[in-house]
Amino acid sequence: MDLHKLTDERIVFLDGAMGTMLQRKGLKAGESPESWNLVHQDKIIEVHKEYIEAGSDIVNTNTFGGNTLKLKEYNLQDKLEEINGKAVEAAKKARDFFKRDVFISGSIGPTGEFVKPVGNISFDEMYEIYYRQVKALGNAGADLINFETMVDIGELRIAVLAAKDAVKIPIFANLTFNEDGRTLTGSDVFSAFNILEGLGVDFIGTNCGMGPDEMGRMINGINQLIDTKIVVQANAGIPKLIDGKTVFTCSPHDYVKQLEKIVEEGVNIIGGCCGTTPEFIKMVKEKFKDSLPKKIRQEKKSRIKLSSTTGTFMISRETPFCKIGEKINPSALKKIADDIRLESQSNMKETARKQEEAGAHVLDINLGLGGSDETKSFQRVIPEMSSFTKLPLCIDTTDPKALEEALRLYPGRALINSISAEKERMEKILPLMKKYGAYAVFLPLDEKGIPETAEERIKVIKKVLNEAEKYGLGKERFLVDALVMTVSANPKLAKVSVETIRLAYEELGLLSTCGLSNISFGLPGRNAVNASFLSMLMGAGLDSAILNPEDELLSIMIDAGNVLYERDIHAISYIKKYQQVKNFFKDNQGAQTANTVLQEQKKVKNETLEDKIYAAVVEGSKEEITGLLAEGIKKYNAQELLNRFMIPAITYVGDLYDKKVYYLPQLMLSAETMKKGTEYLEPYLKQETRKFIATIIIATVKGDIHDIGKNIVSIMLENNGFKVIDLGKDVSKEIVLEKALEHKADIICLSALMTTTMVEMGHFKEYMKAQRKEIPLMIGGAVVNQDYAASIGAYFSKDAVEAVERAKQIIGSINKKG
Ligand code: B12
Repeated sequence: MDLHKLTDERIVFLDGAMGTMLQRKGLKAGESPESWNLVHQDKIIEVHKEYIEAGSDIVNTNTFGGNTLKLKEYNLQDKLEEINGKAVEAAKKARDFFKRDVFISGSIGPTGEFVKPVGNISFDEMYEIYYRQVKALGNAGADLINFETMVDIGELRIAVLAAKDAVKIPIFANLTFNEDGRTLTGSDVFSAFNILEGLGVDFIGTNCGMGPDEMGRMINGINQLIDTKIVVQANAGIPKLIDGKTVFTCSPHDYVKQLEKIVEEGVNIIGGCCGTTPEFIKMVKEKFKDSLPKKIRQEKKSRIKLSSTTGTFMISRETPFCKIGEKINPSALKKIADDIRLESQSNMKETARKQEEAGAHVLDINLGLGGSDETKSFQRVIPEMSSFTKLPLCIDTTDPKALEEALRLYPGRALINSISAEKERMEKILPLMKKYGAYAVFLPLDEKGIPETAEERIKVIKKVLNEAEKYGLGKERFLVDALVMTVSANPKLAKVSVETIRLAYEELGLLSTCGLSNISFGLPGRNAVNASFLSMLMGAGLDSAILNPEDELLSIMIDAGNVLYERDIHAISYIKKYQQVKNFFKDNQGAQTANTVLQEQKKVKNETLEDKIYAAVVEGSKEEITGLLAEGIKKYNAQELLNRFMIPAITYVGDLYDKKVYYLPQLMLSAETMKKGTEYLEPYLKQETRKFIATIIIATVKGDIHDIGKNIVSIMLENNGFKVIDLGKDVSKEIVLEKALEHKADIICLSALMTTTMVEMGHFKEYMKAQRKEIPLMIGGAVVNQDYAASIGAYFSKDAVEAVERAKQIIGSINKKG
């Protein structure tokens, strides 16, 4: 039976802890668990049998510490092959007792050492250690390799590379995360999983360290980002130290309950780790045997996920424009050339730091200097640089040997700069992309040179995509380069670059990049040309560029471009960064200082439910408002919720807008929250139905789209016995009168929130007069006051409660007259 096929059909069940079981069977503290494969194989077989009986489809061999370094602690390193072989044999013997498919998983734990530069073990030594154990397990007949409890992605990555070379069976790669969601060496879940997905492991997962509850929270949302199938092996809760002993406090029943969230999220394989026993596995299987496994997304959207060991930057149409820092390059900076010559990295590190501070998302590393050995330079720089910067790296070289060395040593998921459609280059680089999970910048040129039209460039791109497919590499692995040529040398090609970017996305769904500064070569005022061209390219959809992130003009343009091209929705990042700046090119005066913004933010508390309702409106948390009001309505009536918390909050939003602390996007989010909240409260406001009093037509005047206040007035009137016909917002005087006549309205109510639109109320009054109609008019809205109302011959009310009273009075006086 094929494991992949089985995991497509149903959730598959691993076993639970081996250590816990061996301790129960007499393993003493300080004794090598793996030595039992030789001296107590019968006990190992018993454990496997218990798990298979409980329902495990996969059992882990007793080889967690079966690597050279761990066995050395017991002077058993020379027996490595025998120990791993006997362990597989034990699992096979156990399997033979049952008449069903059981997979034997070669369990491998960490070495306990770190790779250079953090530790003392070289890449090659680490590779050898894992290669030897994987080979031993593979030769003995393991059906898969399961790396477990790994705490360093760098080490796990080497282990996976070794395993892929040693055997051709499925590989599981499991990391252990701390409660802060990071591994011991600082990798977050997404970056670590992304790196492993790049290497093509069959199942990615997490084991040990925490119980299912905490694990569920940690992997929440991971399936939106990772396609690879998921495996989870949680502990029986977080262990507690009781009377000097480690105790797992989670019962099998609670364990199963806590797993529900994880299964809902979508997993393919579930097992247990420390503290779990066959009893746990039995209950887990019973509960989830009919649950649906995670399905792999078929439609693959273009998104490039570049990871360092501690962070990821995703390039896509929806995410901010990606700035690839260009300055670690000997032809860009003389001091980088000095570093390469002197085998130093001090200038490189300083340049990396400055680019990072200036907002670069990825760092391009080019170490090509005539007379120097590029491969050796990468060997020195990559391990150090990858632990120095949290930004993912772009390996920039024309030398395939140097490229392979850089990719092999880089513990993250890199971008290659670059590949083209030249046959030799494709043959060398595509396999490297596949093996190391890398993405590549693709130059649309081939042996014939650079095509002069966008259409021809697209043809060249298609050629590479076809070739890439043979290696199982999809279009989502490429970033098309706009091939920016010097405009002063060839005036036609700037437009071709723009068009290539547009067509590459429209026709092929490819994301794009470019080396920008080439465009202005030989011209004065180069940064103006660069900036202008960048804007054209962004308009055509450009997703990233290799540029100088310290160039302020480009940075401002990119930040603004993110807003204009839907890469920074509601301009949230833009406003955060620039709210203290009034005019980039003139002065910074009269601007709101960052301090005032901070002071204002402090005014909004978030402690009590009342605070939270207020804060939800101020902060525009439209997803939260209904939940909060549902709580609020247990304590207050709807009218109170509106008057005491929500209306003051939206009024405060108006103040913030006035003070230029808030801008339109935030105003709109708050308004939408207010609207959603009012809609939620509407049925409560309408609960009491009263005797019909009169018919009212209500609208916000022409040119004005503010309707929150008007809606409240409308609800309140309805609640008090009026039949209300609400015409909505931005309504012309002609429509208002026409509808009022049609419905035989007794009163017409108009709302306006702006001084510019308030005058429409006067216009309406005159229009009515001109049409020889006389229906009582009541007006309101923040800008309207008693004086203005009197000047046009209308009634006024300052708020919704007063509006009801006034309406009753108007009807009363009509009736008296009548
Ligand atoms: C929310 C809001 C918006 C939302 C509106 C969403 C919506 N669906 O309503 C959005 C973001 C879309 C918006 C857009 C704009 N807004 Co605006 N907006 C506001 C804000 C912050 C709150 C208004 C509100 O809802 N208040 C809460 C409600 C409950 O109060 P109310 O409307 O006053 O209603 C009460 C009473 O007045 C009365 N009442 C209301 N109507 C009626 C009718 C009758 C008959 C009666 C009797 C009583 C009555 O009863 C209500 C309940 O007690 C105000 C600032 C403020 N503090 O007022 C600015 C404000 C009104 N907006 C303003 C501006 C300038 C704009 C924009 C032009 C912004 C821009 N630069 O593009 C656009 C206008 C577009 C247009 N053509 O209309 C200005 C108006 C300035 C002026 N004096 O002219 C204000 C004052 C902000 C400011 N200080 O600059 N805005």
